[in-house]
Amino acid sequence: METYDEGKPGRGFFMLAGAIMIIVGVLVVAALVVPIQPPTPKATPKSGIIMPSGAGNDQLNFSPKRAVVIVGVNNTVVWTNEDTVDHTVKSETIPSGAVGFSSDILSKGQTFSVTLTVPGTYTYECTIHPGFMQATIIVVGPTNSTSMTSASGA
Ligand SMILES: [Cu+2]
Repeated sequence: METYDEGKPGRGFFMLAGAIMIIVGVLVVAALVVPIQPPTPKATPKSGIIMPSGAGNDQLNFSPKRAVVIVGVNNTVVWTNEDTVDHTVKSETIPSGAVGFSSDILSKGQTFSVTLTVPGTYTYECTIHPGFMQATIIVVGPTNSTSMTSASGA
């Protein structure tokens, strides 16, 4: 019972080789794909502020014009220019100990982000439309969220 076919010695080999190549290919693809997605550190939720279409006319402004963010919760603020006109974001008044911020000129679709860690009131404006394209961010400290637990009842 000789089943080995001397006439076509390569067929089984090539089928096996093909299967191995497919497996290797899958492993290579997996090896390439997996490292591209590193373990995601806990994403910091962001707060979005937009410069809507028409911003810079004195009717329109940053939106929202007054934002409240909480340190450790959503204190990374991302501005997006959705207007066809260029705008900027530049801090005017900031809390003591805070660091000011100033964006480059933002064309349509461009963003600028700042993480605000010092609680207090920040005002900022667009330097291209100063005096009226202004807005405010209130940063609330992280301890405020637990202050209710300190009530002693004495
Ligand atoms: Cu502007």
